[in-house]
Amino acid sequence: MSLDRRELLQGAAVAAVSAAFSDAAHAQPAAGGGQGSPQGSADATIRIGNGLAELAPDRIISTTTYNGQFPGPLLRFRQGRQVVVDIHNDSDKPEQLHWHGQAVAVDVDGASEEGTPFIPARGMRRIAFTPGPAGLRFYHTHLTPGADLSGGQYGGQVGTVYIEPNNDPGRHDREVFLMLKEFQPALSRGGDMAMDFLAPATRVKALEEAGESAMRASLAKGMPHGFEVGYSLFSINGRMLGHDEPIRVKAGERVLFHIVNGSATETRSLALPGHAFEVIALDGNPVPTPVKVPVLWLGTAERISAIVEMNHPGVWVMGDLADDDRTRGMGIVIEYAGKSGKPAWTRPAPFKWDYTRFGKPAADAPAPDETIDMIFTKNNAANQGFNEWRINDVPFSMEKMEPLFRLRQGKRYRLRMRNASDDIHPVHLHRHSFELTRVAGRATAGVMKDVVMVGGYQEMEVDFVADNPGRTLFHCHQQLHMDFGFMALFDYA
Ligand SMILES: [Cu+2]
Repeated sequence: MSLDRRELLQGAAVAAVSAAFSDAAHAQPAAGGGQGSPQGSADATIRIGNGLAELAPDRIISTTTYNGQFPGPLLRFRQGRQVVVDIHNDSDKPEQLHWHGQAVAVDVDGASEEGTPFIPARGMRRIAFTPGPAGLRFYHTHLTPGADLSGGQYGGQVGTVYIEPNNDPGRHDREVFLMLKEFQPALSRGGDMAMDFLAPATRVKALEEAGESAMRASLAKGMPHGFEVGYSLFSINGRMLGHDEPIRVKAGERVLFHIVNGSATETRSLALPGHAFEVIALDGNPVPTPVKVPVLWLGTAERISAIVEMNHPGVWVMGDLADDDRTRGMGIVIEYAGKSGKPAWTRPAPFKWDYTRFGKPAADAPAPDETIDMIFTKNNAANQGFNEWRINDVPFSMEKMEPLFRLRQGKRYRLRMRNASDDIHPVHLHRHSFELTRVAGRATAGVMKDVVMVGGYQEMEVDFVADNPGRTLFHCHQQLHMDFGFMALFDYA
């Protein structure tokens, strides 16, 4: 929803008042605090409530935010040093705040499917945890709004976490954090998302035949294509291209960009004309082989840390390759000292995104103790016009919340994922990191992640060690897919 100036000013006044009150409330947590929580003041305080995101002077969005701002405050923690966080919920809905990419306990993780307690409406929870692993993480709401495109991650409940490593090689001059996020979602009957940027491009015939014949059968019965979500406004750090301060750089500077795809549903790309990104970490984890690339691709919830050497003076647009999305806001201006003029954009040469380029020789990956097979299928438009998603033919039931897979502590598991749909799925495992071991038929090792894009009709293998007991959620991070069945629970035996 867009607001006019007058409503904005009223909203701003309310925000100022509630900020004044929040200090008092902070000193005296009211209700719902975690049991056995440490006393004293918190290291961080998050308030969930309505706020305004001024994407541009005439594009002001009213949505649910953290601390009345979008993105939420950047939280800097230190690896291994316990923190206490107070989470106040000023909204009228119970909430979950998920610490994405961290190896925390179920009680803290922020997923009701695992058993994390809700942050009660008009209440609060105090949680304590030891941050880790080090690197770029983020936090976001973990509700399943289904058809309600004002809820869940469609809104403004997304913020960055940076966990300072105890050893930082520090081959950069400074850091810049970028949060990529769309607003004003609407349902559509067909997507225009890029699908052909992944390498290897190898598709599995059997998966393709299964997926295509299921789709043909559905359409033959007169079903429409299932709903997709599109957006009309795009932003980096909560501002549309041209409406934020430029990132001002000097020639020769090495800038470390920490980029979060905070989208509910979209894959994003990013290029800076005339410059290369040296990818040093994926999902916050240092990669074995840092490589310079001209374009970055990030599935929903993926993060990239990349150093850009500023060696091409000018005023540039760093933005998404999709012209529609970039011109509607998905970009930010890079301005060299002493340069001025209209920011320039030039389309980079075609480039494929290949996770294995950042890996090491495949022989280095240890063999798993057990392999778990998963097949992903789409039931076109089957649930009130939305696609229903299944893992091993089971759509997740929010009523039953039954674990589908059992783990034994200390064992190394391989997930062999087979995607019998034409969509890309950014699949996510909670509370654990996994190692990529095979991407579309190509063996690899050493790339540690917590989200990975599984291409249409492709296969992917990832390994993880069951080292964090408790229920563990696995799901596609594309909100529509997650909300309509694409989840499964692991539990420890
Ligand atoms: Cu998906």
